[in-house]
This record gives sequence, C-alpha cells and structure tokens, in this order.
Amino acid sequence: MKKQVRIGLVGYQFMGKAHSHAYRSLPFFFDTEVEPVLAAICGRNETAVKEAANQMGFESYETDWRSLIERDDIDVIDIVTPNNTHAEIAIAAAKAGKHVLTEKPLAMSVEEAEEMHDAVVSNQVIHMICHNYRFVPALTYAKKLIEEGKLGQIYHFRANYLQDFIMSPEFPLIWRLKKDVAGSGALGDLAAHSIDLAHYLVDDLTEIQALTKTFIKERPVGEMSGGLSATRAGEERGSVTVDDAVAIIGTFANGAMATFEATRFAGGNRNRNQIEINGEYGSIRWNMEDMNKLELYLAADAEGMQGFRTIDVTEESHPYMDAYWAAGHMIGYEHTFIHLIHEFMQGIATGKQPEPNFFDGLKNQAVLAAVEQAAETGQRQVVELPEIKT
Ligand code: 4PW
Repeated sequence: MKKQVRIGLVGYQFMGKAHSHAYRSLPFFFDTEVEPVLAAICGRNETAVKEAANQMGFESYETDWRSLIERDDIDVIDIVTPNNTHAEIAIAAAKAGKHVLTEKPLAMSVEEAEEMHDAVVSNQVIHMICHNYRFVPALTYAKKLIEEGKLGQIYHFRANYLQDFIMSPEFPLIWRLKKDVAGSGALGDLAAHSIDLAHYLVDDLTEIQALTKTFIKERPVGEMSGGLSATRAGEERGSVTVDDAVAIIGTFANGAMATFEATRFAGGNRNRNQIEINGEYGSIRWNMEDMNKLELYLAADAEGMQGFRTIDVTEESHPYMDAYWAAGHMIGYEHTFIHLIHEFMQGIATGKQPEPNFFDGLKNQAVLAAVEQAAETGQRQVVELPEIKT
C-alpha cells in the first residue's frame, strides 16, 4: 500500500476548489509514489466550511487554522486564503513540521517572504508556491526547447496578463482590491505569474522600471461570491488601495529584455495570459486561452516555408501528457494544478525540493517590491535578490 499524505487545506473558495480537485484527481491519472488524502478543510464560517468539506470530499473540517496545524494526523498545510494570512499560517505550519503549499504571491513584503523561507528551510519541510502556469504542458515543453538551445540566445521576453472582471465601477470592493489584504492589485495577482514564467523560462530579473494605475478609486463594499464574481453588500462605498494595471520593463541577468503588462481593465479579455520569447534562432508564442498550443518559429526553416508553426502539445511525448488521452485530446486549467500537486507529492515522497518553491516566491516578491518602488519614485530599481539559503 502507498504511503498516505494527509492534506489540511486552509480556505475553500476558488483556489480551494482548484487545489482539492487536483489532490483528488492526481492518483486517477498519475502513478504517484504517495497517495494524497483530503483529511481536513478549514474556514471560519462553520456552515460554509462544513458544506465545502462535503462537496470537495474532505474527511473533516476545522474552524481555526491553529487547531488544524496542531493535529498529528495532518502532513501538509495548503494555504489558499487571502495574501495577508499566508505568512503567519505558513510559518506556524513549518514550525510544526508540516509540508507547505501556498498560493501566490508568497507574502505581503520581502521581509515576510524571507521569514517564511527561513521557516521552511530551518524546519526542513517540503515547500511550494502555486505558480500553476509553469505546469501547462506547452510551457513545460517550451522550457525544454529553450534549454536545448533551440532559440539560442534570448533577446526578448514579452508577457501580458489581461483580465476584465472589475471594469464595472459597480463591481464591489473585494479583498483583492485592498492593499492591507492583497498587498497589491494586478501586480501581485497577475504580473506575479508572468514574472514567475520569466524567471522559469529566461533568467532572474535584475533591473526594473514601472508604471501603475488605479482607474476606479471608490467602489461599493462587497464580498467575493466564488470564482472572480462578487456580491454588493449595500450602499456603502470604500477606497480601492491597489493598482488596477501595471506596465513593467526590465533586464534579465543574461542580458535579455523584459516587457510586462498586467491589467484587470482589458475589456473582452477574461483570462488572457500570454507570452512571447524571441531568440537568436527562433521565437515562441503561447496564450492561456488556447493553452494546449505552442507556436514556434525557427529561423533555420527553408526559405518560403518560414513562419510560426502551431504545435499541438497533446502528444504522449509532451510533458505530463502520457497520463491523459490520445493525441489531440485537450486538457484544461484544472490540470495545471494536478501537475503542480504531482511535483509537490513527489517532493514529499523523495525529500527532493520541488520548484517553484518559497525561494522562487521570495525572488518574485523582490521583483514585486522593486516594481512598486519604481512606480512610486519614477526611478529605475535594481532587484535586490535574496541570498539562497539551503
Ligand atoms: O491566475 C489567476 C490568478 O492569479 C487566476 O486564474 C484567477 O485570477 C484567480 O486569481 C487570479
């Protein structure tokens, strides 16, 4: 019988559903060395958390994350709560010897992120941050092509992450729009994913210049009602204290150039997360709205045959795809979480630290801080990269 890894999930909204689904589906598709068990889910509202436990298939529930961490029958603490709670829960979990997975961005500040990283390293637990887009097979495959040198020296990394769910001035003031809860807006919620892809596919970012904008400064008070939708609570209005949009230019350690745009005001773009990389021998393009396809241009193609070809990343030979269906049969958003959880479980089984982990989260946080500083001062910022601690 496989060793069981007992999961304690803190939070049960959008990401709670994505993570729970991934733990449940993992053994169905992948031959894992360990078996995740949905042991307990935690939330402050007892009626709601009980319902979530039933719906998502958890054995039990808790209404205080401290009680969850105290339980001897829990091996993993998975944190899918708003950003201002990540540090306290993750540090307590690591001190109790639990492995930790945290939603992004890792923390509210570089200092907090450093404390979190210190805690997981000194308590020798396995840790990951949920940058799930690395696990889109088309992007895992793009990484392989880049590492094989197919694009040669990289010149440009270009990313836009475009959403539009808050464009109506009547859309409520959800936690994602409050600095004291979210840390930042489109920057930490969307650009953080693009920054992670940049670090994964190209190199570390070293210098940043940036601009942020908040288009709608007051909104009706309200709360999330699941997914990215929200309910208005009444006539009261409150201030939006984060960025609605951010534009960033930057330089990588290897000399390549980065351009990022992240916004929640790109009408018609529901979740258009896209990248393009241009190198010495070729280019790649990818877009989440057509996530199984990778566009590749190779300068060595014969004259008259040049241009982007579209690779259907659904062949057995493509990353993760042998676990699913015959070639040409698509996978979706939820599978990116299954792949990430697969790496997390493998890390727990083997003791080998998977990526992206808290160190990647800390580096990402250093970039977010540099972006905020650059936008505030109008001055170019050096990214103060933390030292690697092992
Ligand atoms: O990747 C995106 C997130 O960072 C998600 O698809 C939704 O928007 C949920 O949070 C943000």
